Amino acid sequence: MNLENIASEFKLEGTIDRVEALGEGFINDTYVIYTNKKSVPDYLLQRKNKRIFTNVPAMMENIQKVCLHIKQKVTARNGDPMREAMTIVPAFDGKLYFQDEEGEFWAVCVFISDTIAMNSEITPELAFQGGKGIGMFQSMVSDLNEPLTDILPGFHNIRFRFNQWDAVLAKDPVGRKAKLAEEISWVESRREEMLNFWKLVENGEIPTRVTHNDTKITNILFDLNNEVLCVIDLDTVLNSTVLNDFGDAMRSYTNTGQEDDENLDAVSCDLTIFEGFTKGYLSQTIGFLNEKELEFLAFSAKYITYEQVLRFLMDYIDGDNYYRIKSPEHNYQRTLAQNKLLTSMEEQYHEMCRIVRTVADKLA
Ligand code: GN1
Ligand code: MG
Repeated sequence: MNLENIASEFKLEGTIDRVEALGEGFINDTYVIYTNKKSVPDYLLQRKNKRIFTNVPAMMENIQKVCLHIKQKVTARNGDPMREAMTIVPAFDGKLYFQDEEGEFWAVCVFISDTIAMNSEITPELAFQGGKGIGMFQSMVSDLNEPLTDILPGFHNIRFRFNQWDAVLAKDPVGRKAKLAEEISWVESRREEMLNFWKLVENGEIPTRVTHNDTKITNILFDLNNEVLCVIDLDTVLNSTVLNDFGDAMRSYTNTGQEDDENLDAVSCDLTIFEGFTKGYLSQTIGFLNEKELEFLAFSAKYITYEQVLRFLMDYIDGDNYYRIKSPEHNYQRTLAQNKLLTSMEEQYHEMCRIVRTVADKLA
């Protein structure tokens, strides 16, 4: 099916000029729908990955709930709900998605213009802005009381991940396990520690709230004055612990190398970035986080990085079925680089905890 035809299934303003591919996501395929007039917006068209998102209609409902809630908040503070929130564009039949004849799911949102996506190097100041962005997002949805559908069961639930892990290792479908004794021990040696943290979520000491679950810097839009405008890519909004958002941000922001860096010496956790993000984040969230959440904020960086080591290694052992890979050893490389980052966080963990305390005390 051709992209223009798919785009014309949605209630767009203006007429379609052209549709062009944008970026290279690991999960979805994204296109820009350019319209022919300045006065009407351009749009983003996405083919949602139905292998990963097995319930796209429920996912779109979740996104819509969150978007509408944020729009209300933005309007109440005299902001611009078309720029400071995402706008989902329904199809002509009123659905929040269109399913083509091949069964693929498509969705459209307004392309927010005159923004900067920060692909540049992360500085402590930029990390502060990012932390503020994620904190603002969490704060705005902290009173969204309608439950969201759990469209990715067990997403950051390490007990669930261990079940997957144990099953994949037992099967060893492509015979990679034998060569990976050391890497597997990285995961096994921390199993208890990670489960102990997750028990606090399970017993409610760490509460469940609305979370974003993909908090990398490129999912925050900045305006031309470098001010945070809004958080995008809401595919993974879920009810979980907000610590996962903090932790995942720290996994991506503080890394001095790449997620899949071949040069492991380049990979480490930069505490000045950690501190910048923490300051921005807590400036927005200190009012609603409880004592346990604060206590485990720094831990969450280790938790999510650990989970990523597990997920990359598990996908490698499984024969590379989940993440898009650029070379046969890509998931292995990712595992090594994420483990290096985890080790660096562990070495600096006490300092991370001290930073969180100092920042929190100043704001209190
Ligand atoms: C996936 O493609 P992206 O960056 O949105 C993954 C995240 C991982 C990340 C690792 C739904 O996100 O959990 O942390 O890759 N998203 C899903 O780069 O699995
Ligand atoms: Mg994403």
